[in-house]
Amino acid sequence: LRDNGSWGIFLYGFVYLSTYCKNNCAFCNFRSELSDLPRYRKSLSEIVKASVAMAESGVHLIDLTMGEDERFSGSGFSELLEIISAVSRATNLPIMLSPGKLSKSELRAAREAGADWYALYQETHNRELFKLWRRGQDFDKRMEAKREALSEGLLVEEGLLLGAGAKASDLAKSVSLMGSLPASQLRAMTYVPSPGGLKPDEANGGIFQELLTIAALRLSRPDALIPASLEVEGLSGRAPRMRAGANVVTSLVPSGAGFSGVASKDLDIENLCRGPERVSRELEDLGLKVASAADYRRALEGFRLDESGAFGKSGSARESGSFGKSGNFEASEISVKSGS
Ligand code: SAM
Ligand code: MD0
Repeated sequence: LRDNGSWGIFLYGFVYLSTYCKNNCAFCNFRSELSDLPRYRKSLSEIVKASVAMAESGVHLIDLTMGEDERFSGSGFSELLEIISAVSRATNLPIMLSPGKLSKSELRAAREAGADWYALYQETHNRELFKLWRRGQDFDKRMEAKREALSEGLLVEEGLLLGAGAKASDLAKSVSLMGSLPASQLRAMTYVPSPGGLKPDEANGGIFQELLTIAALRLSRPDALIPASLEVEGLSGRAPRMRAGANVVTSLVPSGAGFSGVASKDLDIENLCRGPERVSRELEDLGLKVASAADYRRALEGFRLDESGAFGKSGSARESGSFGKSGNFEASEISVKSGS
């Protein structure tokens, strides 16, 4: 069990503000081909209210997540900036933005509006799987957006989707690559089957594979934030993930406000099991303490120092890693020997 030294565990409040999306990711419950699906787009006041409620009950960060909603593209992007700055002002908490791929100028504006993190998960570093999962999207441009986010002063989270067809060798390659990337938070999350979407692949170990991947990420990156998501198995899934090496609990969702999860639309939401009070109590039962808001801010300052200028600390295993420009990503990949 890892408690971030003297800090304690960090808790992330999750606000899925719009489930409209132009993308057609094969794993996602809100992919565009589901044209009859009921969707929502929360108003600014609903978003601020939910964020403040979570801030008051003790989360350390608000994760503003959305589908790639065309309402916020082009001139509509200013509406998203308004949401970021309103949530930042009202909660005084760090903000993670998970909006899909943004341009460099949008990333700069998001940082200026108050975003601290840019979450953009590749899901896999196997280009063939990427093509099957993130249908019609560009692998290199997605990697490049993370590099641009870093250059605009945002911290970056990279992530893997497990149980959807990635083999052990794909995961070994990704873990190896992620060990050297200038990403401060690293995620491994099991696919929760979406009706009519990708077929789940349990042959490679199911949840156990997620635990192994979390442990491998932890061993290769002792410094990183690694989440235990409540989306996959609800509150009961937190203990094995914390034991594997996670140090953040993500996807705390307010009850009673009609907000959805991403992978599991409603698991443990309305029974209050994804509320900060309940999650904190359960962590304490595991002998873990929850960090203070000031500790989380200090941790972020440390990550900013690590990622500023050259990517990675000099002398660390991460010197070689970079999200790469389109075209040179392969060159920065670390080769995986067969059988390793
Ligand atoms: N739309 C943005 C994007 O694509 O980057 C941000 C939201 S997206 C829904 C956030 C992440 O949730 C995805 O990158 C994927 O890793 C995860 N996810 C989505 N559906 C999932 C599912 N059914 N099971 C597990 N993870 C899922
Ligand atoms: C989670 N539902 O942490 C959230 C989501 C997006 N930045 C995170 C996948 O599980």
